[in-house]
Amino acid sequence: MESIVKVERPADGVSLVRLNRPEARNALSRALKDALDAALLDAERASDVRVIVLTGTPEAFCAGGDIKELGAVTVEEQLAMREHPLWRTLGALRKPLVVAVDGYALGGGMEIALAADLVVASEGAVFGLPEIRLGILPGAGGTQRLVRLAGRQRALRYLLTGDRLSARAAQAMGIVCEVAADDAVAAAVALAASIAAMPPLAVRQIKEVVQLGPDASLATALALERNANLALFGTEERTRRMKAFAEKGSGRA
Ligand code: CO8
Repeated sequence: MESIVKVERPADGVSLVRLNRPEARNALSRALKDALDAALLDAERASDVRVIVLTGTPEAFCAGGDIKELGAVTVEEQLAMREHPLWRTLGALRKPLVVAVDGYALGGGMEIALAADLVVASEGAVFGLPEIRLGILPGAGGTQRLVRLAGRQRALRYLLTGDRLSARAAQAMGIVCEVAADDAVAAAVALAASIAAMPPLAVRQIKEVVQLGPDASLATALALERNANLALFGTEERTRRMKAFAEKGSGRA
């Protein structure tokens, strides 16, 4: 039987994780969430992986929670579990996560994209948080991440109607960094490869300050930034690159 999550190495330092349950539009069954969580943790631990790319299949990135499974879940079970570890893993990755969206990113699928560091979408990608139409809300970070990214007016506009957004609309709202004219996965892998070629400690520090800073006061966030940069000044990589620049006299460091 084919695995519901596939992992490839399309470029140096890049792990490509693919959801592979196309017959259910990559709906997040318990088994798919377990497999995705395990694949992300493996990539996070692998010393030769610097950037993780996550994608789905051509029909859909992910149609969200598995409604057939969710229909049978009791409130007691929900309360006992609180949340699947996948959602914590997504929020705690130290390596950059680039999501490539082809087709639908709905419900929990859009929540994965909202938790990513960078989102590349194909022209035809469709985003949406239709939970309200099922009598629930986006409970895996969707309400809170959307309001932070897009502001209250635009977040409520989509949360309260469940209306879908095009890739371009998602880009205008700050949810997507790039709309790929051709192949979103190839564009995401190229972006990931260019980040993987950067000094890894600088990548890590930049991701951390951008992630943590907005939740702190500006003064605290600026102190966080200064300290992160000070730590980078202590690295051999910084010394080597600055020396190489000074010796060669141009931006080739
Ligand atoms: N759950 C279960 N099965 C699904 C889902 C889903 N979310 N989406 C699609 N499928 C299944 C369909 O039932 C169908 O199965 P079958 O062939 O057995 O009938 C198969 O996938 C193909 O689906 P379609 O024929 O509908 O395919 P289309 O390409 O025509 O349409 C869509 C694709 C637009 C994605 C459509 O299937 C759709 O609207 N799906 C539902 C989208 C949705 O409402 N998502 C929100 C789900 S709720 C959620 O995400 C909450 C998660 C919160 C997690 C944290 C909880 C604490």
